[in-house]
Amino acid sequence: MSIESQLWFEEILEIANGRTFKIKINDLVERFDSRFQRIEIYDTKPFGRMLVLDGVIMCTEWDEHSYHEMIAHVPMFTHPKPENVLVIGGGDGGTIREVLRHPEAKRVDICEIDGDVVRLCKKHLPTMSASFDDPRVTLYTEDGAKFMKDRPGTYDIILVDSSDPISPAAVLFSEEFYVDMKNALKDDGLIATQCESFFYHGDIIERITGYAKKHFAVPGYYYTVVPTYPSGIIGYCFASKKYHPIKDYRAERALAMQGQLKYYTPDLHRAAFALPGFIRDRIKLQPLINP
Ligand code: SPD
Repeated sequence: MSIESQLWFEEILEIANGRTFKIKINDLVERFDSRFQRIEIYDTKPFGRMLVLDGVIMCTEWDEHSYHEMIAHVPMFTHPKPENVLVIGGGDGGTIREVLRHPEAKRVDICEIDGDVVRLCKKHLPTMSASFDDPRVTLYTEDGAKFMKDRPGTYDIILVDSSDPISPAAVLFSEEFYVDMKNALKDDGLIATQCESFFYHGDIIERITGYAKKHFAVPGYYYTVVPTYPSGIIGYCFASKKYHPIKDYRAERALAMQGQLKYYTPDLHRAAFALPGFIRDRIKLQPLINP
């Protein structure tokens, strides 16, 4: 059946668990098979343009802000001086767009394995990808895991804006990668990494927060709401060598940025670490709120 007559995009990522997700589309804007994956950009009826990698929704113009704001601003507002930032993945540009709002960010490296994702997002998703033109940004089209090993003690913050662990991103969910991130950070550095939905992926979250507990002084998990992701929510593993996301949080910088943001607020910064009992009891982290 041609895409024109089909008129619906169906994400079957969760089909083995008896769930799929369908979105009405107006058109397929572009499809390209890169060295790594199938890249598709759709024009959807309800959510604007949408980036899909190997059949999995990465972002839509309509709700990408809640994912990108929360992966970037929670760590950026926790660190008192986030000058050197590394983003792994994130080839659509949404995460670096948010990092670049911070005047403290002097150098922003982005390591995206698939240069064709960047190329097509620059062409079709300018509200996210325009950030690649900022002079503070350097793009590396390399394997993020290898990139990290060559840069000990370099970064204040590392953000891992990856796809799911079934993709070229699987290596980004390994313990070795968490150790390598720790080594690539400065002595007071911290990380936030895409870490799935507590409704659907408790096993992944338990494993990844286990690495954070083992290798970092301040481990945590926080989440946001993204209607076009499986179960409508997605979380992040937070791990820090020194700074505490609540105790060291000073809301002044965040308040000054409020007019630019759609989702992130100082209240949400704190509330995002408050977890439902079933996942709190499963991952057994020290509570970060009311410490
Ligand atoms: N299940 C999809 C999770 C995708 C998370 N990363 C998306 C990349 C957006 N910059």
